[in-house]
Amino acid sequence: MGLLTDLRDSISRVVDRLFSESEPKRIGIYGPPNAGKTTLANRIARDWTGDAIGPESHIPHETRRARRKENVEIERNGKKVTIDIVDTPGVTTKVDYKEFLDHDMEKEDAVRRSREATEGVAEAMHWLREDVDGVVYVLDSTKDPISQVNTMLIGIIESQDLPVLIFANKIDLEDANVERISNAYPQHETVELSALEGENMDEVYAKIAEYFA
Ligand SMILES: Nc1nc2c(ncn2[C@@H]2O[C@H](COP(=O)(O)OP(=O)(O)OP(=O)(O)O)[C@@H](O)[C@H]2O)c(=O)[nH]1
Ligand SMILES: [Mg+2]
Repeated sequence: MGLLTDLRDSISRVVDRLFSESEPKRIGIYGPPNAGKTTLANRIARDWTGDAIGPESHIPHETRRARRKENVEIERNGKKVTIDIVDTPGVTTKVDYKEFLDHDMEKEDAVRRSREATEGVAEAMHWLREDVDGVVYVLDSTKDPISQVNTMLIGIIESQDLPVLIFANKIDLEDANVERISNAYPQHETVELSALEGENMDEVYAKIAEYFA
């Protein structure tokens, strides 16, 4: 009797899983260097899985290879989505090693960092063409939105018809101006947040569950 009940329970668990779980959606976090992509990816990963993705830094191009966190389950307002988060290197139009010399870096290290960053940018573009189901574009709300965006990257995103959310980050800073961002990209929804302080994360998760389910 007990054995039969156990067996019936295990079968019903397997059937439940087969019908309720779909493949994780792969969500790429894109945006310029220093916008807070890794800070956001780490916060999402910590909130839902308990561990982080990678190091954050005030020096641009800290992330130079795409990093992935798989099977992050996010649930909000009765909507549940399982995502693989891909934190990508910041994408600019050019990577100049002289930029790093301002951060007290030896020339040799700066040149290596910029070479790695350029490769990472190419890798981020490659991911986008092959392997991403949705895009989170992180911008720094204290900066001019147009000059932060790489037109080639936006072009690829729009040609693929992927779901896109724009995250206006760093709203904890006094100079933040979210409207400037939402006005610049009216075709996409803009969600404001502070990845560092964890401000407005409820809405962030609600939108992720809504857009990428
Ligand atoms: N004030 C404030 N600072 C933030 C916020 N999010 C990130 N930062 C800071 O911005 C800097 C860059 O953050 P990262 O998460 O490393 O930025 P990134 O976009 O991953 O940068 P790359 O990997 O270089 O492309 C760090 O000093 C963070 O602490 C935020 O919401 N508010
Ligand atoms: Mg990073």
